[in-house]
Amino acid sequence: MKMVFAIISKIDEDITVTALNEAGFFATKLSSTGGFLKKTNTSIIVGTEDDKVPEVLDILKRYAGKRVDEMPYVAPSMARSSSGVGAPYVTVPTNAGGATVFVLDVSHFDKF
Ligand code: 2BA
Repeated sequence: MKMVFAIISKIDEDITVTALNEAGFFATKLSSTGGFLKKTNTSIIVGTEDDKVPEVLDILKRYAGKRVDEMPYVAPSMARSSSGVGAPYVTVPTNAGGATVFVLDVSHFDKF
């Protein structure tokens, strides 16, 4: 048995955990903080059989992997209010997601 421990972006946690559950995996999510940037991220723990690890990694890659998202951007000069609501915007390509994954051997697994 293996334990997959993955640190992902907080924004990807719901879709990733839902996809894991729908594929039949048990998952635990922990709120965590990056030691370097001090930004909140999410750690996901999945315990599974050795031969299912590739499937877990595929799901993590698909739903939490690195990608480029188009994010709305309102130029400060165009913002009519401090929130920018209703202002014209453009989208700019922005790096998003990313998963740091550890796969560990589990010497013993039990549920009491
Ligand atoms: P990533 O390498 O993509 O790491 C994202 C987050 O994953 C990290 O957040 C940390 O929470 C976790 N993580 C990554 N590698 C880890 C490991 N070997 N052991 C335990 N946790 C790990 P942050 O620590 O806030 O780092 C955010 C980003 O800053 C990193 O993105 C990396 O690009 C950069 N970074 C982190 N530590 C660095 C360092 N010592 N020197 C230079 N750049 C660093």
